[in-house]
Amino acid sequence: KGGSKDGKDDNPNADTIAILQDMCDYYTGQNDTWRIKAYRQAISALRQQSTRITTSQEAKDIAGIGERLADKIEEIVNTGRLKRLEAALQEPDHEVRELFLKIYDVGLERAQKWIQQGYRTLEDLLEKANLTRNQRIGIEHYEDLNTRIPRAEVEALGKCVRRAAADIDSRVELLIGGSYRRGSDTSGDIDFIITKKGTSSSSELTPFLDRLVDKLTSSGFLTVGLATSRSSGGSKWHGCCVLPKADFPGDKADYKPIWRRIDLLLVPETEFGAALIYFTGNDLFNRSMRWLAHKKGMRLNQRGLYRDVMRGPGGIKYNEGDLVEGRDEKKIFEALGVQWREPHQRWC
Ligand code: DCP
Ligand code: MG
Ligand code: MN
Repeated sequence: KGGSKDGKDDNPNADTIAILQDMCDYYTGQNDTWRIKAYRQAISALRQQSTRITTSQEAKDIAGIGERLADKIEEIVNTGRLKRLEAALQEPDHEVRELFLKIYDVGLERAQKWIQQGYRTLEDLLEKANLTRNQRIGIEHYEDLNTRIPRAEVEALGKCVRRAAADIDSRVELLIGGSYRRGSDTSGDIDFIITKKGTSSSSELTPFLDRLVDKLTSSGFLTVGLATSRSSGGSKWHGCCVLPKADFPGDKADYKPIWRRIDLLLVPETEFGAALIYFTGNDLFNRSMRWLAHKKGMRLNQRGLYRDVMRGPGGIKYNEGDLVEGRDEKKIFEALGVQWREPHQRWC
């Protein structure tokens, strides 16, 4: 758990980052938006340093690290611990809250309510709580779904999906986005972007998606569907999958069937670039790109970059504006006037 979310732990600041990440996880459980943001920014900034940061002053000189975080970094380096974290970890409901928050489809309010009802373990929930179908699946496969996926397995899972897709329609293109595209050593799930030349609406691809899901379900690759949506902004399918033993990349004796989260997103060619930016992330990077568009009087979403968006009081949109660019990732960067960033540089 912790520091290795986006990989590379031979980093000179790895131990500092691990503690900051624990603190960040704690604030995530508190829904403390500002602190979460500050910690995540500091963590990504620190991760990019090639030398070990030992003093508050050194830390402060790095863009993205504020004064208070800088002091905490010095405390961690000097003492090997962080007092604030230790206090946090001693709060009565802390562990239960973290346990519950890692269940699929469970947010802070839900977790808090269960704690108030006196539930302390996953068994309590299974026996006594009122669970949605997806929460039950999340609990029954808790271990699996909270284990990060090694990069080699993401690739092996990708091959299985590509193979099935090519049997259905060889002109459909599949790309793995998310943390995998950012170069991460491990991923929380596998994010597929599915597109096809000549399409201008994701609905043109839904028959393909239906067949793909059917095929992968009957082969046993997909184990369960968790959520589907068919909106104009793109159709998506969320569920779980298991790598077949035959496709296991390592020594077959080490194979264990592990449930993995998989997301499939249908995107027409006309929106491919914008969807790619969105689905590559990370989420902080997406937020900053959207904010930048907003400041320039434009709007960026997962379908495209738009200009002349008319807004009324309170920022309410009067119209969608005119499409500037949707197809091409690089052209969206250009139109926004920002320097191109490779996926592995999109931390925040
Ligand atoms: N995304 C976003 N805002 C969110 C959720 C997602 O902008 N609230 C975008 C950015 C993410 C991408 O979608 O990179 C994929 O979402 P994931 O939740 O799968 O996140 P990652 O793939 O980045 O990380 P992980 O390895 O945990 O899956
Ligand atoms: Mg992902
Ligand atoms: Mn995902």
